[in-house]
Amino acid sequence: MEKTISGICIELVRGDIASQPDIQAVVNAANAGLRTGGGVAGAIHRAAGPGLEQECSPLAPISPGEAVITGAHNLPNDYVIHCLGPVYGRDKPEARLLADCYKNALRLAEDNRIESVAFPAISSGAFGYPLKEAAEVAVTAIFMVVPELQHVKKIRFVLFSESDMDIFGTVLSSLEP
Ligand code: AR6
Repeated sequence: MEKTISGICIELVRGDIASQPDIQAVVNAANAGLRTGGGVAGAIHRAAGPGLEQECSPLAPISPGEAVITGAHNLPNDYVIHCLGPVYGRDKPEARLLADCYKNALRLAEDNRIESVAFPAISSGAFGYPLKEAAEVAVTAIFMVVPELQHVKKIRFVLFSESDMDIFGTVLSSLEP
């Protein structure tokens, strides 16, 4: 499914964030230390190789809502944008912190003249954010930033399961900018 807002294509794809070769920057659902981990962070660091942790180490720690950018090493992309999502029920206000991840990631993409960005559903795995709420925050944050974007032309959500696709699809089709 896709939707075009202010000339920017927002699309949903089922798959692995570490296998998006047609996208310039992939977003990592990072930990504060910018180390490898489970879920998205594990997939990204495994595919990128140890050079990614080496490049990340002087940039850590980051705070919930923050984003930093690195090269992509052995991933088939140009950049990785690392976002620390809020832990649901602990880092407050969680909706603002989660929205900040998307907004800060897209601002970094703009600063680096990046044309396409792929996001996972940040915070919705180990950090416990309910997927529907996380999707509403993500889509609303992206709608807010889209009118400012000059370089980014494509924003992709990469979702792990068919049920996650259904939830994001319902949210993306029901919300309006
Ligand atoms: N591609 C796309 N989506 C994925 C993938 C993948 N390869 N793997 C998992 N997901 P999570 P968080 C989905 O836990 O909640 C890590 O251990 C998953 O189903 O990766 O922000 C870090 O080290 C879920 O919907 O990120 C941190 O400590 C979503 O991606 C912590 O987890 C996010 O799941 C970050 O937790």
